Amino acid sequence: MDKLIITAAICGAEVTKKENPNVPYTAEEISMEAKRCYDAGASIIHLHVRYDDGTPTQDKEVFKKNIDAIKSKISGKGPIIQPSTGGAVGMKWQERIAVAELRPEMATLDCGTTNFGDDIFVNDLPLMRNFAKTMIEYNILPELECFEPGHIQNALILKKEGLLPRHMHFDIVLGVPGALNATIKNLLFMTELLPADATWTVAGIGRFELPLAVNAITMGGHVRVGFEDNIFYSKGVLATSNAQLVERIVRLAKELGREVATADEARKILGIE
Ligand code: KMH
Ligand code: ZN
Repeated sequence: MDKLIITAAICGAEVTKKENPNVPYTAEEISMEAKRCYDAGASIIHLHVRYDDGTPTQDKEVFKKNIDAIKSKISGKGPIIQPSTGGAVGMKWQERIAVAELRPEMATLDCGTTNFGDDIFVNDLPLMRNFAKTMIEYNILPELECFEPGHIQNALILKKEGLLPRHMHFDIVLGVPGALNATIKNLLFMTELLPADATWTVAGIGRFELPLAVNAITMGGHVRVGFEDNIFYSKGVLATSNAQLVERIVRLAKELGREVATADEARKILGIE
């Protein structure tokens, strides 16, 4: 098995300080959280950004301010920074993809339309092709976000059309209200649909984050944790920091005999030069 890549999804676009006061909004707060997670063992920071009042934005300049703040706090290459191109529900595709111009090492590519709570998160094939082509242009490795089995088929269509790089890395997101629920059976089913040489991460939403993470550790998958997906450390107990969630995964991986990847080891596993 490859070493374990831990992704920290530190603020998302939907969760607020009202739900957990430790959710970071400002560049200072986000960069501190990113550093804490990196120090704890996360090798990828999945990044959404906010205006200082917490409103989600895909403004390229706000991304740049946050990425610069993260880099200024960490010496060396630091974690792989993976901006979201999903943004928040309802954002226009042009604003969602603008961050690609900053040439991050990775970015998300959402692989299909899905119910998202009361809303619809729109990702049709023309949008996906457009995002995939932009990521080729800027040499960005896409993380293929799949909320439903059909999303994996959409990713395979892009692959067939030559719009994805050689290495395919998936994020299986389970438990979004309205999308596929977060059972171990569904995780198994989803991973069985993936090409044999692909790598995958699981992001379980809410209380499903932990059990799905433990299964991914034993299955050879990778793990995403963080406030974007889950604000609790245990039932009724808010997490004090994203790093607390990362630290628990590091401890569990050790107990289960799976080594944790450094950021450079993660780059090798994912084929990022
Ligand atoms: N905020 C969700 C609507 C991604 O980062 O690519 C979309 C999302 C996926 O978070
Ligand atoms: Zn996201």
